[in-house]
This record gives sequence, C-alpha cells and structure tokens, in this order.
Amino acid sequence: MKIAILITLLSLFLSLVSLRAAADRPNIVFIFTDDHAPHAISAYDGWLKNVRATPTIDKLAAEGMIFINSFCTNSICGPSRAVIQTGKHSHKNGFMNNGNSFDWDQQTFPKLLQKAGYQTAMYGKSHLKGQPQGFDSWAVLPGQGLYYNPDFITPEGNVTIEGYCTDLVTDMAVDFITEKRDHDKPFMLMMQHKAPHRNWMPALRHLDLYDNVVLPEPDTLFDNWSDNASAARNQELEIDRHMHLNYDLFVDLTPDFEDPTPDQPADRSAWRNMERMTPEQMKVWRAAYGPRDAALHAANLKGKDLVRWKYQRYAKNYLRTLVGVDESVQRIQDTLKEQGLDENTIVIYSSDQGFYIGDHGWFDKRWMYEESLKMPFIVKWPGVTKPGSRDHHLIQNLDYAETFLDIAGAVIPSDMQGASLVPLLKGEKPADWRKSIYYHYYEYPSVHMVPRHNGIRSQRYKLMHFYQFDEWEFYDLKEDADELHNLYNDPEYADQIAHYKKELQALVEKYEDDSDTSVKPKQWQYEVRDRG
Ligand code: SGN
Ligand code: CA
Repeated sequence: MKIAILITLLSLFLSLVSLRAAADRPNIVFIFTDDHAPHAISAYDGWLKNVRATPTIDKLAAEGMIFINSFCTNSICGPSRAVIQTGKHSHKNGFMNNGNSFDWDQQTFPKLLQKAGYQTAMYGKSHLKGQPQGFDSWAVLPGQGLYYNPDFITPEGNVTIEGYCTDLVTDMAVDFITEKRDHDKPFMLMMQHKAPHRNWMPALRHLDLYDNVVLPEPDTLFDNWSDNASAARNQELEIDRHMHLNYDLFVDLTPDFEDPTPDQPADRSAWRNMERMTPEQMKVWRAAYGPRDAALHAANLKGKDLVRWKYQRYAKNYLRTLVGVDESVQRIQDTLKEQGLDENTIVIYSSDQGFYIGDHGWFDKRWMYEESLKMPFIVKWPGVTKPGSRDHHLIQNLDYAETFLDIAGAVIPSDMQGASLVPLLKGEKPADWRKSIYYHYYEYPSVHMVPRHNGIRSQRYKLMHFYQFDEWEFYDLKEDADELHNLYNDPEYADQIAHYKKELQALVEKYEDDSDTSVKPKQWQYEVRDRG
C-alpha cells in the first residue's frame, strides 16, 4: 500500500517537473524576410551602414548575438526555406530550385517541435507550394504574394485582405501571440515577410523616405567582371541592362504623364501588385512618384548617369520596404513585452539569402559571391546570448532546424546535416566546429541566367566551380573582399587551389551530394555564354 502511494506521489512529482520544464522552455520567434542582404543592416557594418534603415534590427543585435559568417547553402528562396524546414541540403530534401514542389510529408523541424510539446505557427511567404504541415496555425501567400491587398491561403480557404503585406503578416503574428497562443505550451512562431523582394514596393507611409538623400554607391557598381569566369558576363541581373525602368522602378512611361490606371497596358509597372491597389492607394502612389518621374524625363539621362539614377531609385525602394520590416520587428517585441513573454522568448532575425544592392552592378542573388551567399542571422536569447556579441564561426541555414530542436530539448534526428548553434549562442568556441561550408546552386537556365555552380568557402578562401562550362574561380577574401581578382590561374595559388579542390570533393561526399554535375548546357546556352 505504502509503495503504491509512493509510486503515485513520485509520478505526480515527475509530471509536475516535466510540466515545469515545458513551461520553462523558451518560445521561439523566427522573423524571416525575403532577400535582405546583411550589408543593408547597419549592425553588419557594410557600406550602407550609415543609412540606418533598420534601427530595431540593429538594437536586436546590440542586445543579442550577431553572426558575421552566416551563409546559405543555395542562394534562392524556396530552396533556402526547404533547407531550414529539414536541416538537409537541397539534394536531400528534394527542393533544388523554385520550380520544384516541397514534399511536406517528409520530416521537418516544426513537426518534431509539435511532438516535443510546442505550439507552432507560420504566417507570410512560404514559397514551398502545397499545404504546410507541422503548424497548428498558418496563413501563407500564394507563390511570391503581393505587396498590396494580398491573397492568403489558409486552412479554411483563400482570403484577400486589404492593406500592406508586411503589416498584415505582422497582424497575424500579433494575433497569434495575444489570442491564439496556448498558455500551457511553449510556441515557435515563423513570421515570414515578402519584403524586401522584387519589385520592392514600400508601404504608402514610407514612399517619401530618403527622397532628398543621395545614397552611397557600392564600390563595384561599374564592375565589368573582367576577371570572372564567363558566367558573370552572361547573366541577366544588371541594373544597367536588365532592370526595367517601368517594371522594376515604376517610372511612368505613358505619353504626357496622363494618370495611368492599372488596366493601361503601357503602364505595366509591377503590374501584379499595381492592379490590386485601391484607387486611394494608387492616388498616394502616383502623387509620390509622378513628380520624380517627370524630373527623370526632363533630365534625359544616359549611360552611367542613368545607371546611377536607377540604382538610387532601386536602393531607396529596397530600403523603404525594410523600414516596414523594421517596424514589424518592433511591434512583435512590444507585443511580447506586453504579454510578459519577452524574458522567455528567443527572437531571431534572418532572411533567405543575401542580395546585390548594385554590388557588381547587379540586383538579385543566386551566386556564391559574398553579397548573396551571406544571410543575416541575429539572435536575442535573454539570459543566454551575451549582449553585443559577434560570432565569427561559419554557420549556415542548414543549422537552424537542429538549433531549434536543441533549444526545445528534443531529440535531433541523425539524418539532419547541420549542427546545433546552441553552443555558439552560449558563447562557447567548439574546437571541432566546421572549417568550411558547402554551396550548390541549380536553377539554370532560368530567370537572371546564373549557371549552376557548387563550391566551398573557408574563413579565408573561396573556390567556385561552374561545372556545366567547367570554369573555376578562386578568391582570397582577406586580400580581396569584393572578389575582383580571380586567382584560379595564378601559379602562386596552385597548392591552395589543389587543397580546396580536395576539400570540395570531401564535402560532396560528406553531404552525399550525388547530383549529376556532368549535365552539359544545351547549344543555345553555349551561345549565350559566347556572346560575352
Ligand atoms: C521572381 C522575380 C525574380 C526572382 C525570382 C526568385 N521576378 O521571378 O527577380 O529572382 O522571383 O526570387 S519578379 O518580377 O516576379 O519579381 S525568390 O526570392 O523567390 O527566389
Ligand atoms: Ca528570396
């Protein structure tokens, strides 16, 4: 009898302990944007740092830990997100390029967090197609989504909501924290904004920001890619030749500047978005851009002057959309505080890849060059991350899933391919941390025409292989941060190159990348290359 009472008491005690442990486990708020280059965040110290477009994100870094050497595995939207969901490289999770569909039936970290007792939610851009699995609450944009008055796919069907996308997604996240949250469980919330993705449409309240400012230009705005492999000369992502005045920059090209309406075919500027605007929204939009367009037409710019003008219009819109994101980050943190959750919630800021903001004369991403290889990764974990700390270990989006599971005290499956970042967040310096990262991009031929390539990056060196054309690039990042001097044919580096070729092969084997790299381009793709 006594033993039975003892057992009952013991099991009561144990279940109380485990409930307590569940309550103590931190909540995770993962704020994720689309195409936010680290060098547009002042805390990253890039050439745009003095613009200070994102003071809240900078403050998050000052209060938490910023990862300087944070990289993606495949610099494109859907693939980056699939890597995050699974903790596996693209060739393992099956989502190699945006044309693929994600197999939601596979193992993902949100499903494992649910099993571990977390309530999970995702709002905003998913870009993985299909109905999300592993979330107790979700609403996602179809495909790229729209900036104004967007549609959302929800478990109950499609809805269209009037407003600006960043604000609407934030509303959903705030509603989750304040209304939908299960008070008996820790939660993991993914708030995934469309901004600052092409075509960079700001909220109406931000249209006049930076109007009287001349933004600094990147040093490489007029790069002519003379030292690169042929790929860099044959892409289609130049501000000069491929950024369209109307489609990308909303310049009114209609005769006599008559008021364009969304159904006017001549005005196809960001047509998918513009045609969604209400007449009131359109009026505010035109009032902001109309006079600037007129000034452009009057100036009749050509050549480099026109490139400079396009860069200013583009970069300003990009940064304006980020001011909207920054306000969202503030709102989420205010909500956590109001709800008394700020001390037990980890706030993470990241984006699916980096981006060219005129660097090398480009926009978009895809390449393994620094600007698009890098991802922002900033973590504030109250009581764990040392305020203002800067970590330089090589980390990747491949590590996020394991990190989240580790935080939750859940078992990390052995088939995940990354590493938990928890030791780094605690300020430890693991001696056996990876010395290099592996990269593989597949989407070719496709929009922007960046050929397939894979490669390896260490703290100092980078080796890239455009295997379809069998062309290589090698950079010493310490001496040449802008990657302007391809050392592949420099005999002085022959030993280093041989070493990194071996290391690259070792990574291919380690990650079991059995992708067919013998696939050769079609004749017309050679012709495109030879054009340059
Ligand atoms: C769209 C964009 C491209 C962009 C891809 C992929 N064009 O096609 O500029 O590279 O998405 O972006 S747009 O006119 O539709 O904006 S990704 O971030 O989703 O991978
Ligand atoms: Ca993206």
